[in-house]
Amino acid sequence: MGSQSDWSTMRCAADVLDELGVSYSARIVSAHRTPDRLFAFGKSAHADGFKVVIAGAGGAAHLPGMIAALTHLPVLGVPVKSKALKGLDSLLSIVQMPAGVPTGTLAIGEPGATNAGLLAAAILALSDADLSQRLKAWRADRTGSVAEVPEG
Ligand code: RP5
Repeated sequence: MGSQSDWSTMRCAADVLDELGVSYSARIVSAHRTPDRLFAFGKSAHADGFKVVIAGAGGAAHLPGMIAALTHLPVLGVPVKSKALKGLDSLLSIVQMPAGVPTGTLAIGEPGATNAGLLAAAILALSDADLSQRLKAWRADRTGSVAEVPEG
């Protein structure tokens, strides 16, 4: 994520990865404030053993696109809700990537972070049968929790 202030949103991705038993590393890497850290992370992510990158940032949210420019790993971008424009700026900063440098773009804020975690798990589950079972069970549990008629 681009800032400590993004963690309350990005924690939703971490939470669902915890629920699914997927290991991860949560880091602050700012495209603007720590560009050297960004380049070091992006260039070595594959060699360091990462399989998927979830990048959350707000405002002028260049982090996901820059990570995607530096690695061929799948990059899932989460537009963090900004104070000034409620995350519309973040969304537009992430979504409109040029052809050839793909960045998956999720919904603004916590739903996007949760879904980024689920999508990352789904990607990893393609080559992990146990995780695939856990993901199916997680989804079935969510489906089972939806009442057919409203209460009250
Ligand atoms: C972005 O600027 C971060 O991703 C964050 O969403 C936003 C605000 O950062 P702080 O000023 O709270 O550190 O780079």
